Amino acid sequence: MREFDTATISRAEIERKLTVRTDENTSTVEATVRDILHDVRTQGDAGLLAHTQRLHWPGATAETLLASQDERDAASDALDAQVAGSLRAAAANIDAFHRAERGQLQSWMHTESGGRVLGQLLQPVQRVGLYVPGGKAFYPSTVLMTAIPAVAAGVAEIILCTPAGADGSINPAIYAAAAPYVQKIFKIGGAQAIGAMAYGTETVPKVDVIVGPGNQYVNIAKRLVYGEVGIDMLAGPSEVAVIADADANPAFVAADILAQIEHSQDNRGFLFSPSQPLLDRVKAEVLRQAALLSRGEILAHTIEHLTVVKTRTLDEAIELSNILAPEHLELCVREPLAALPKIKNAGAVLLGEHTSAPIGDYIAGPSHTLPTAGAARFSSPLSVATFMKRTSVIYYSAEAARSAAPDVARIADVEGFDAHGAAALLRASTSPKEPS
Ligand code: HSO
Ligand code: ZN
Repeated sequence: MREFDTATISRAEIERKLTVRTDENTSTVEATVRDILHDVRTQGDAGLLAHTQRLHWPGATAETLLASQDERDAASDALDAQVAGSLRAAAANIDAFHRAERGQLQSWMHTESGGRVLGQLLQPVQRVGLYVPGGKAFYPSTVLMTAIPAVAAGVAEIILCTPAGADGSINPAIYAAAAPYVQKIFKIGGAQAIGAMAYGTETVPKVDVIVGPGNQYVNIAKRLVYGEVGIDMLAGPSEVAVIADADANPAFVAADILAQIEHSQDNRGFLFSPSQPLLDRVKAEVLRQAALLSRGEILAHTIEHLTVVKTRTLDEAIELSNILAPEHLELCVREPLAALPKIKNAGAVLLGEHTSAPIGDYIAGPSHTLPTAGAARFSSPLSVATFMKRTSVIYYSAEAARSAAPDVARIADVEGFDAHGAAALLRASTSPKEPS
């Protein structure tokens, strides 16, 4: 564990410790990703297949990249009934949350003075590509957490890419979770899947927005194709920060930290508290509970990186957390609602010691695809808004156009655009017809 006490470390030093999440140099990965994207862009299916065969599924063919309806139905039918029921319970909450959000996002039109009407038209994008990671872990929950907000937005077509195993198989729970929402499932993963959805191939349609978490290759690919398509964010390794006061339950705090740092070795956990006895108890609990868990190898690594900060006050803990801008922030304090207005940067805030981050991961309703690595300073969770775009709407009557013409012409003149000025002045010199 990395332990700090704000009484003995400078503010600049602790801020650096918190904000430099990784020392990895990504330039070689980026070069590889650029090559893969280039192959998919210039060769279509042939490039996509070559990289799929090389990296995931040696037997892949253009005909088998798209999962057949029979395969999808068989997997859905074979899913354990109780698991199916739990996925449905989660889906119902995710659906309710995002329908509520959809209700908040409305087109609007204002009639202004002088014959002008201004507004914004909100519309969903047409086709969305979901990326769901595979390989070491399977994420049917991520299918729900990305597909259902798109459905609530009114997206017409949803496709999904997820890497197949070496035998071409996909985890049946992925198929089952996707069944009600996703039109096409492609057994492709990595940067080549992102390239296929961004550029389109003979088999994979080009989408308008790509969403979903992924490894470094996937995230770098998303960053590189941004502009060709929209993306949700660069959702990297899971993170959790817990702010705990002296009364917090150390077993709960430890369990919740372990839950978010068991995904992969690059997950990061942070604990802030003004109470040294609480910190000591949580540290002991982390080690005790980790020994009972199955993902020991990953946890050994992530516990080593667990950052434990003794602060002078609870407010200082909140200040440091705001600088960290964690993906998940748990407020394990007596009055979480009193602390909430002070939270400036976090992907999701979980209030009170019973609201463990896994509740947010699986069942509460808001999408678990959240900004990581400090991106909560400037970006938001995946939601209905991710799949909506705004169009500005402007109407000027003849009278309004005439009275605006001199201002338009003067600004056009300053910029040296006489056609702009002429178009405006034409309205000023033309005798007005009846308002149209
Ligand atoms: N903690 C992950 C979401 C997840 N957890 C999926 C389990 N499955 C990112 O917030
Ligand atoms: Zn998780």
